[in-house]
Amino acid sequence: MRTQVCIVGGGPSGLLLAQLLHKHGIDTVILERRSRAYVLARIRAGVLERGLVDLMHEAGVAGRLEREGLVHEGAAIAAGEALFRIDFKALTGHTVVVYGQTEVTRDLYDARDATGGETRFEVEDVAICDADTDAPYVTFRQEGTDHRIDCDFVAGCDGFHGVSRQTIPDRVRQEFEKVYPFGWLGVLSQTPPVEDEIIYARSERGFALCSMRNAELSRYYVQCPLSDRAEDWSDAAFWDELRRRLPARVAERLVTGPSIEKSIAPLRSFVCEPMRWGRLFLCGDAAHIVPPTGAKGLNTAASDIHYLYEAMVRYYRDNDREALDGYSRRALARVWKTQRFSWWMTTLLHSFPEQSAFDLRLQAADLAFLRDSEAAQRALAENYVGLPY
Ligand code: FAS
Ligand code: PHB
Repeated sequence: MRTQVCIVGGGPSGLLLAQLLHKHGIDTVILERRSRAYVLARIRAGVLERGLVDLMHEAGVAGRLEREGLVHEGAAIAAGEALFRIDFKALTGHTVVVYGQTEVTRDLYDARDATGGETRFEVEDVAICDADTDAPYVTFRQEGTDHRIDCDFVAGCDGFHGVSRQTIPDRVRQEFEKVYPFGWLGVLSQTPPVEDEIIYARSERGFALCSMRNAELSRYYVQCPLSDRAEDWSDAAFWDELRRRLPARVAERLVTGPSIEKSIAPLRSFVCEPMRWGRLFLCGDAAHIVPPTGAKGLNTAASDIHYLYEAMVRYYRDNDREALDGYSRRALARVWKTQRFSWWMTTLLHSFPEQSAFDLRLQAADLAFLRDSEAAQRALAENYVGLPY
């Protein structure tokens, strides 16, 4: 088999890259470890920055997003009983769109089907070979048969636990990591959202988040110990804990119902440098992870894809390697800004086990400054709607 770009990973990064390259006549093959149904069953991100919305339009897959996505002009921050709003639109002129990553992935798979592009599911033992030569290739097994794909480039879009990042030799690769001493217990429920905008809540009992997917589908999170298991939390216990972490006037409006999905995600900050080795290019979670507090995971994958797809088009159209050579530096410059923002939002809003009384006063002062300062709110809003690509 031969293709121009072999994409390892059929999540949003790999699918969006494939669709954008297809728009420019560049051939791809996607290798996905799981089944399509498994990938589409994942409940993850919910907020799309303007950059990702623009890329979905550029890829020709924004129809449903336009019809069903919820445009949000702001979000609320709750601190104990206090509640204040960050007006993204007034402060930046931009908004975000609430539209589940699951739907983004579904739209991209439907578009992939329409292009007739090759996607191999349930592949095993993927190995990226000779990435540091001009003739890379990828081997994999599927249904007991060994395969090889010769290609011009490999895009490592296989997430944090994939093989791509490990293909970069230890002597070349530098990894930066911060692991947080808590996780997020997330619940999806067929209930009307408690508020029509997202609420980030800081309470003495820990962080909580009120989000949604549409007017009848709500997404809630509470910070929880890493030792917890989702099956240890009854729905009643979750709703009770969520209410305790929200201002009373919000909690009393909460409509509860059976959870249709319940899971715990650990929180970490992680960056791999460089994001390129020879003809292998890392994108999305394969290269970096953020705590979801700033809603930057999927959105930073999108800016990687923007940089890489543009560079690949310039290579094939103009035989220009400059953008490919600059990909890692350019992507990392924005990755670290989203790392900073995600870390800042997480430290602002979560309870940390080792916090001293002094730390708690600093956190309260940080929230009060954010409440009272337009400059501070503008800084948050600029990061939340998405820094320029
Ligand atoms: P993904 O991990 O989505 O996709 C990688 C794909 O590669 C997967 O389909 C995987 O099966 C496949 N793969 C792995 N190894 C392979 C191999 N060896 N061969 C072939 N395929 C392989 N971000 C937010 O912005 N907000 C959130 O609320 C949020 N919540 C999250 C909750 C969880 C539990 C997780 C894990 C992440 C969350 N994220 C969130 C981040 C998430 O949205 C990612 O940023 C997003 O999925 C990145 O997309 P990809 O880079 O495509 O990686
Ligand atoms: C979500 O809706 O899943 C969501 C929203 C905002 C975040 C994280 C997750 O910061």
